[in-house]
Order: sequence, then structure tokens, then C-alpha cells
Amino acid sequence: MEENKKRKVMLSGIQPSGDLTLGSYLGAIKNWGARADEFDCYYFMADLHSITVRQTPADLRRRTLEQLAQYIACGLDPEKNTLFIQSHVPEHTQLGWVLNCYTMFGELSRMTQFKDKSAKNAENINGGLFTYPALMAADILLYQPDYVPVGDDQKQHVELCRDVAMRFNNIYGDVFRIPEPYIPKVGARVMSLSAPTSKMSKSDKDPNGCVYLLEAPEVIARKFKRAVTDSDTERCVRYAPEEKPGVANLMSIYSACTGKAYAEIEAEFDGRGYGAFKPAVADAVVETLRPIREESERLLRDKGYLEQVYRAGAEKASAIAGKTLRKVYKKVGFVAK
Ligand code: ATP
Ligand code: LTN
Repeated sequence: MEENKKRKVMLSGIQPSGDLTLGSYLGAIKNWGARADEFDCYYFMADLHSITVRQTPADLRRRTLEQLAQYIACGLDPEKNTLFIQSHVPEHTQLGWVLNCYTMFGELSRMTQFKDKSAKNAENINGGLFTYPALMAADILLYQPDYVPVGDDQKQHVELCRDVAMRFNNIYGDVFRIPEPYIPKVGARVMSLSAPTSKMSKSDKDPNGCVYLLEAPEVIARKFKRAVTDSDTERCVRYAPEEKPGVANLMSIYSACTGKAYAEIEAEFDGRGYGAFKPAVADAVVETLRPIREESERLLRDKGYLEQVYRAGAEKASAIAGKTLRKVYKKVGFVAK
């Protein structure tokens, strides 16, 4: 009987638009691997999304494979998780088109990521950048997931996906399961080390604000040494995100890497100031990332293995996605092939 009970489904993706950062790890990927025994898990490289911003083709190709290696190195076992490249599963663009027709102009205009990215890329505010959340809704709904594990910045897109799914279900009956965002308590929004009021982001032009997963330990240590703390005079390690955003960010990173609570961290550095705190955060991050970097480097030397993983992943993903797409096509009134 137990075996017949339907397992819950989890799905998420990241755009290979830059090298993965500590933010992508703590806010998203870290929460993915742990669930593979309970859930059916689908994780993909969102290459279709990344061309909403102009990419150099060779870099996009390299980063897509690096991202796959990093997913595996972060603990996503390809035997237990379906790992695939978004453009290998054409159902994403097919359902994406349909959902475009059920997503409102006004809804898309309210998306914070669209506003941020159009401000950053004023010379290339293309249609894809605007309609991107409809493709993201398709990415999600094709697999009928229960949960979508993402960082806090993606919550708005998952909410839009829920609205579109409910709108569709209201017209055609129960076609889509309505998914929930799944957002971690610590590390949900890792901020830039050089500008702690903005999110650490892989496409940030300032490399000092970002810690990358494949970066050398000395570079990571240097970035934390230079991290902006706060211009207050008390110079003590206290969690006060409004008053001391730089220190709060370092505390949240330290907490996510060591499992220590904020009160414990305050006690640990009581009377010791930032001089002791910053190197401790750097060490915790270096030790968290070391096995990930070493394993990624090993996997990247074995292109044959990576190819085998993404091919098998696309085949499995397509079988599931195809079922949902066929149902949608039938519901909206397309003639069956
Ligand atoms: P880009 O700069 O290309 O927009 P990004 O660095 O902002 O990329 P995404 O690819 O948008 O990262 O995000 C990948 C996943 O990691 C998403 O689930 C996102 O919510 C999460 N994430 C990204 N940056 C952070 C961060 N600084 N803190 C917490 N979670 C994050
Ligand atoms: N929009 C996300 C990436 C993304 C995604 C998805 C996340 C594309 N499709 C589906 C979860 C589920 C981003 O920019 N981080």
C-alpha cells in the first residue's frame, strides 16, 4: 500500500547566466539534495531563461556544464534526482507559449526582477525578459510539483505561477497542481559583501561582492576581509539587520554554514570585534565550499559522465512533461496528432 502512495514532487532551476555564488548555494541548492529520499526531484539548468540577457555562446555552453557538475558536487545524486538542461525538453517552450496567453500584461509589469533587469540592461529590454515568468510557470507546472525550493527573490515568480495555474484550472478543471514556494529560514537572501543592501547576484559587475562556489580559498578569505561592515562605533557583533546590514549579512552566512544561532554567534564574538569575526566567517565559508569545488573539478574532467547524466535526465523529464502538455493541448482545444 505504502508504495502506491504518490510521492511528493520538488522542482527548481537556475539560469547558467554566471558562475554560481554562495547565495545560489545557501538560498537554493543546499535545500535541494536533502530531500531526494522523500520526494521525486527535478532540477535543471535554465538555459532558455538565460538568453533574456545577451550571452557569449561559448560561455553559456561552458557554464551550463559547470552548473551541472556543481549541482552534483552540492549533493544532488543523479541516481536519485532528475538533472537536465531546460532546452533539451521542448515541452517547456511549448507550455510556455500556452501560458503566455493566460498571463496578464499587468501581472508581468509588476515583477521586481523585470524592473531590476531592465534597469541594468536598458539597451536590451526584450520581449523574453518581460514574459519570462510565463516560461518559469511552464517549467514548474509541467512536473506537477508540490514544492519549489528557491531563494526569497523568486517568491514573486512562484506566486504568479500559482495565480496562472489557478486561472487555468478555473476554466478547464483540475489540470495543474498548485505548488508552494519552499524558502529557507537562514540564507534566504544573501547580500553582496561590498554593498550589503543589495542581493549577492552572479551577474553583478562587482566581483568583490560575490563569493563564487569554485573560487580559491585565498580569494574567498580576501573578499571577507574587505567585506563592508558598518560605520557604527560600537564595532560589536550584534544581529540588527536595519542598523547593521553588513554585520547581519555576515552573521546569516556564518549561521547558515555552521548551524549556529544568532545568540550563540553574538556570545562567541562578545568583546572581540570585527577583527576576529570576519576571518571566522571566511573559514566557515571556505570549509563549506571546499568539498564542492574539489568534486566539481573532478566531475568536469569527465565530460562523458556529465553527458550521460543530462541525456538520461532529459529523457525522464520529457516523459513526465509530455503527459501534462498533452492534457493542456486537449483542454484548450488543439486537434490531437
Ligand atoms: P542573476 O544575477 O543571473 O539574475 P542570481 O545570482 O540572482 O542570478 P539566480 O539564478 O536568479 O541567481 O538564482 C538561483 C537560485 O538561487 C534562486 O532560487 C534564487 O532565489 C537563489 N538565490 C540567488 N541569489 C541569492 C541570494 N543572494 N541569496 C539567497 N538566494 C539566492
Ligand atoms: N527564475 C529563476 C530560475 C528559474 C526557476 C524556474 C526557478 C527558471 N525556471 C522554475 C524555479 C522553478 C531565477 O532567476 N533564479
